[in-house]
Amino acid sequence: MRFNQYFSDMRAWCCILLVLGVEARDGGVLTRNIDGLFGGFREKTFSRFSRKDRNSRFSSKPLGENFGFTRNDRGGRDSSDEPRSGRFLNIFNIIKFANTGCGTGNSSSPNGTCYTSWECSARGGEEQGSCASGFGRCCVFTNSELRSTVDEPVSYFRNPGFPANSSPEANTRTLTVQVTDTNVCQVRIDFDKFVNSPQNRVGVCEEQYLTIQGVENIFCGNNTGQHVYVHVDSYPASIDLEFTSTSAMAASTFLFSLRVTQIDCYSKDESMRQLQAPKGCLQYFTEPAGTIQSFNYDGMNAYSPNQDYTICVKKETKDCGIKYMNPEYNSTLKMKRSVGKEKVQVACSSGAGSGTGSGTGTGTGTTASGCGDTCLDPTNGDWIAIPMGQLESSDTSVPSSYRSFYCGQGLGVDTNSTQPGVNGKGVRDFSGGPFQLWFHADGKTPLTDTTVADDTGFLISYAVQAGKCL
Ligand SMILES: [Ca+2]
Repeated sequence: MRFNQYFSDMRAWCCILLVLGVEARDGGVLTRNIDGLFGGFREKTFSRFSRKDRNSRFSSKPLGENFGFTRNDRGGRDSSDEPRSGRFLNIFNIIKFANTGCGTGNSSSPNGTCYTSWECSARGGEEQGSCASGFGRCCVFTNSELRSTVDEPVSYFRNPGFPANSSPEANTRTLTVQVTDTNVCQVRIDFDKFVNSPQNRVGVCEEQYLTIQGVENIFCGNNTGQHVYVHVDSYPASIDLEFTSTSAMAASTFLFSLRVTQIDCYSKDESMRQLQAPKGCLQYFTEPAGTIQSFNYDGMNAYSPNQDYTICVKKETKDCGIKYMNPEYNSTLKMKRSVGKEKVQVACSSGAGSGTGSGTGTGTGTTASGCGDTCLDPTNGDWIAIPMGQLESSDTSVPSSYRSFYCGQGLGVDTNSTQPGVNGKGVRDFSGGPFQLWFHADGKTPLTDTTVADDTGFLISYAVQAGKCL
């Protein structure tokens, strides 16, 4: 995954400065001299960077700190050769590296922030691996208290006892994410693990749920693998993550681990910059192929009503288009899919006329892939919008192949309308615009007295096309 690769491949930049002519009289003088030099050193170093860089966080440490080095270790001479006091140390080194994300190699806490060992301990973090070419420690910050605050490039919000389930409780646990670094323009929250009580049939999260300040969606059920972005444009910013478990769920455990990454949009690291989502995107998928699904999706209960958000997929210069498809319906799991009504009145079709046999009466009776104005249903108007979407497997040269609204079970031309599990042939967007899906759900929810079939959610696979799209 490109996102994780960024961390695992990251080599926080560092530099080694040679400072000449500093007197070192005993074993402790090294640190003292560095402390005294630090202000001038930092100012001098920062002058090489842009104004924005001045707000970034850095660590500096003498080479050898935390490594058990002594003065003679570096000098390569036996201490018995000359007296300890009165000797001059002509050269020593300062390691300087950015306090940015790093990979831990630990699957349950994949990322941390690069600090010195001392800083990690002082900030209340836990060392998990090294960073900055071995000069720093990848420091993991986890928060599971009833109320906690964090301002770190990478941190976690978890249930107590993670990775184990937590015992039932009636509480709200709050993590306040503070953003003080003005280079940070977005906060990405990855649901590394999120397995909790599901929504009710009509999509309301009642028992255990997460809210994120600045995000209208409410999260419950299973959202492992999902993510959201919160865009930041004023400082200091404060984002509350609140996980509530109500007394109604006294019998239910809860489990979550949210990875909170403050994205430095001025980072010199290209991978970090590429994490930056276009403004307005609640979700941003950086891989050239993958799966997109609605929040709280379980293939059984409805999604929450009243949703409006945009899902974006990374578009690189070499990319010409994208295709959205339906993963093959899993007849074993039988997880339903529907955006709005499961069965729409008219199959999604293209070209002139109404297609074979559908001009009169009932047609096959199994049409379930909807598009176009069919989706603008006053009784249940939910849809996915692809502004320059074009029906796959149709004559793409004709204007009628363009459709912006999609609903029902499938996505695109319905060529396999046998219940359950419609597999539309998919939709392409070969326009010059950004790769975006807009999801809209109205306030109308399916009935509760039967098994829910409408509004169960979407599961879409995508593949970005590079080169010349034809
Ligand atoms: Ca609806």
